[in-house]
Amino acid sequence: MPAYRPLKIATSEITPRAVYLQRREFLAAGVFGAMSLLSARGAQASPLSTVPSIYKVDEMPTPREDVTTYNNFYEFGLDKADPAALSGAFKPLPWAITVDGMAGKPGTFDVEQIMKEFPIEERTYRMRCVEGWSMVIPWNGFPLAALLDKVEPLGNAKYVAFETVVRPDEMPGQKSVFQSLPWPYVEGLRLDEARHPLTLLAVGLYGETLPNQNGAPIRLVVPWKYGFKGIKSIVRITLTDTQPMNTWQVANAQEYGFYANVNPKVDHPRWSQATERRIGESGFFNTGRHPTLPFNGYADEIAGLYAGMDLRANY
Ligand SMILES: Nc1nc2c(c(=O)[nH]1)N[C@H]1C(S)=C(S)[C@@H](COP(=O)(O)O)O[C@H]1N2
Ligand SMILES: [Mo]
Repeated sequence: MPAYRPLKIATSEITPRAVYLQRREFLAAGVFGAMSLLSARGAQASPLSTVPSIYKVDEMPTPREDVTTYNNFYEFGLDKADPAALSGAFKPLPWAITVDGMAGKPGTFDVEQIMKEFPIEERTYRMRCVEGWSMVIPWNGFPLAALLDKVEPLGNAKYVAFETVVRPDEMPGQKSVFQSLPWPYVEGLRLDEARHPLTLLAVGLYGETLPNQNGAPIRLVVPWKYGFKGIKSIVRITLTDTQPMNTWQVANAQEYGFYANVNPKVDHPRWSQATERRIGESGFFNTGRHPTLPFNGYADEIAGLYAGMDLRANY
């Protein structure tokens, strides 16, 4: 995506795509056949029982195939195909998530337990990456507010900080020779943004548990913000009184800010944000180009959050 270039990549460490595809075929044919076929097809996903939701955009969902093979998840590599191809060894369960900081009842929770505790909703949201592409994704999850309520945020908490797991042995992009970003990947929201009913902790998509490449077992979805705010494979959520840094801001503060609200009028320093390319739509008669909408089309819902703020300065 970014001007922030991977600094320390030894080319010898990068498996050329043709080689790992071959390797996968070889594995699929061999002793580990069943196992690698499962992970390659994401068949480790199990069905979720869900309740309907009012949050559904009236647009064609992006095919599951595209949602699960065109990914940004730098822990598994820089290429859009890397997360699907290189996350087979990642173990999303069992999974503990700690919610701590300025909370009356901080705690560490088992994700499978939490999934039983909160009703899992189906929510079809637009997703707009800061790079200029977009999807429409049917997520399954529950409002982040539900989990925050559980730990009882204290009155002085103003922000929420998030952290992705660090497991270099399972995440090839985190190996130091392959380092592209500082780990762990971190993100942050204002507490009122975090508590907004649209803000989702997703545990599935298309009615099944999340594939590893999409942030298994639990990831954030903030549909009116650029995709990088949607931190994946979360292990820690911390209530704080200080505005947290986020990874892309650390990497390049000129280009990426804390708010990262989708805004067709504020261009990225290196490209326009006026339009976007809808993944899975482009063909001979359709360029897949859509106008980018203010707040990604969610302006009515979140109108109150930024009253009186300069959204150019707070990019
Ligand atoms: N931990 C972590 N979370 C991440 C990223 C990442 O590299 N690491 N990439 C972000 C970016 S740039 C986008 S666009 C979305 C992509 O989510 P998807 O692959 O499920 O569509 O994940 C976000 N969450
Ligand atoms: Mo992104």
